[in-house]
Amino acid sequence: MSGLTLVIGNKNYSSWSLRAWVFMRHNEIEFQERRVVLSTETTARELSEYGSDSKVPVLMDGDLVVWDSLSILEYISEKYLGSNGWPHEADARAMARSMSSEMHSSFPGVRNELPMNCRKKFQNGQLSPKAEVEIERIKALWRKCRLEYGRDGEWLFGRYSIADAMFAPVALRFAGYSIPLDGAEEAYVTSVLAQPSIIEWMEAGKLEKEIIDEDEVESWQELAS
Ligand SMILES: N[C@@H](CCC(=O)N[C@@H](CS)C(=O)NCC(=O)O)C(=O)O
Repeated sequence: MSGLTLVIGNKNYSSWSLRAWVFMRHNEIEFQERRVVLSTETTARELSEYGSDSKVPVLMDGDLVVWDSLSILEYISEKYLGSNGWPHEADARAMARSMSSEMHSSFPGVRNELPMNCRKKFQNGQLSPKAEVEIERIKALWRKCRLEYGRDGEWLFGRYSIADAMFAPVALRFAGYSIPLDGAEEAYVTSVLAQPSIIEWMEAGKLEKEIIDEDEVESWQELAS
């Protein structure tokens, strides 16, 4: 029996939680799941008990507490996957690390204007120029990965890696907000949407009832799902 517990937020909205959860599920790592509903009066108190940054995700491995999505992915890779979470070749690994770090620290336009929402599908929204530039940047990164490093499989670097976990919520956002895609990036989003762990996460998200107003967009046209 594994001693791993992953603390996550609402599956419908919590894109950072999704990264750790999907990566562990995809790699068949057993863990207990603890869900803390975000944006309630008790959220801060509930999250403060882990001694982390009071955000999700948080991973507990026995007495060890690991927080922050990228750190959790790195820890799982090192401790449970023989460091196979990154591509094996140094240049591919450098690219995977660079773009995962960029995802972790950047793209505020995409994060703010296209909040992850597994329950809904939209079209015809107005994006800021900043978000448009970020979307083009992400598409270019995906295309480069698929063309230069993706020959051994359907994922960014062929074999599934930490980079795929980091960008999974963006793929869901592009699909959920009907962002025009073609070629390699469209095929990549199709792969993400067909991933069993993503399907499982999204189905659970759709069953959740909580509404977080700040993560609901108003100016987009909602499609029947
Ligand atoms: N840098 C953090 C970001 C985590 C984060 O912002 N999580 C949000 C939910 S997706 C959260 O816990 N919000 C709760 C709060 O701010 O009270 C990571 O990568 O894990």
